[in-house]
Amino acid sequence: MNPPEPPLLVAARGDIPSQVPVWFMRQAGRSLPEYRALRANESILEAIQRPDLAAEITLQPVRRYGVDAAILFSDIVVPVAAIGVGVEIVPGRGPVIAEPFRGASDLLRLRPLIPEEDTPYVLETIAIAKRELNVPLIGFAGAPFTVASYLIEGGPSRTFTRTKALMYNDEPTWFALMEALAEIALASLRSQVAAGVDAIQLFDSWAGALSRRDYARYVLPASRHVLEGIGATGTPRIHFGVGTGELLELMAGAGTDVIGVDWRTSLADASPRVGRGYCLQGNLDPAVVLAGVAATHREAARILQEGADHGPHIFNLGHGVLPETDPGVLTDLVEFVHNFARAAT
Ligand code: 1CP
Repeated sequence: MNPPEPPLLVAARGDIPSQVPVWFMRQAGRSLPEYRALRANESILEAIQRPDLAAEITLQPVRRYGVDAAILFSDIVVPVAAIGVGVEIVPGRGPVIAEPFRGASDLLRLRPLIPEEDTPYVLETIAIAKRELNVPLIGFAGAPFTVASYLIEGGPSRTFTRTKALMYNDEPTWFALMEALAEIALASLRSQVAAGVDAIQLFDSWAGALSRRDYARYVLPASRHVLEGIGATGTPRIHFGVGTGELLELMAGAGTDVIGVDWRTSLADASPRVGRGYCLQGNLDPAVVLAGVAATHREAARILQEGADHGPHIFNLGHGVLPETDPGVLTDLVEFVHNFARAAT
């Protein structure tokens, strides 16, 4: 007899599993003392290039929290770093680009990604993690817009003014950049699928900075290319961004099985926007976890009810685990989510 299909994959397919699956964005790293001990003095990009270490960091949250999925320990800037764009991940800040992109001539710096040669360590990490894991492994890539925002701004940004200036002033360069980054994301995701990941998440973390109109014109076609390319493999896809309440319908239509919702939009509001055909993922405010167990239970119960009213639901935070999070509250939350599902069925 085949083992039962994991709840995360059942929900992603649009069915209702026996209990609500739960995992946390940025569950690897950040708050775990065992992660900090392992990383020690190494930079994160160095750690990602050591498959034994990266696989161990991938597994840590599964052991600690009992979550229903692992997410590959890597970063959205790994593929562009691997083809020679100078990137450093600065502690407490994020990715910083040595020479930010300014115009058409910078397109020459984006050659195609050959995953087996450029990022073999990612594929090796997947192979090692898969041998140890008894829950699905989620692979991921940064969506073209979000990766472009780092390349153009040179680092984290609040306003994305340079990115938008390029978008509005030089459409040929903008679309060529989106296309190049879409091919890089697709190549990376295809290689992760071939190496054994069970689902993928496309992170368009900063797409919420755009209006519906601009998202539809300047961003959606490139993200659709990535998502449809993976759709052809049959691997479940999750599409996520922050502050994307106004974009949910468009992001769902870009070609996904699961649509991530941040905490600003309730699942009750998200449901009619995307329709019944999609699984919803989310959406506890990561700050609620800092408020303690009682507040976490209260908010999680509301979200679980709204998720049940919609249909298929993967419980998650609305964005990543905050560094100061108490791991004990997350362990308790996983148990709470699993028990809630049992009580409801
Ligand atoms: O659970 C995990 O942590 C898995 C591994 C993972 C993932 C999925 C890391 C390791 N990064 C990411 C994705 C990622 N990286 C995203 C998309 C998800 C999201 O929105 O959170 C983004 C936007 C980045 C870029 C990035 N890398 C930032 C954000 C900066 C900004 O613009 O605000 C930061 C702080 C990093 C560093 C980083 N990447 C990963 C970790 C564990 C860290 C923390 C620093 C460290 O431990 O050194």
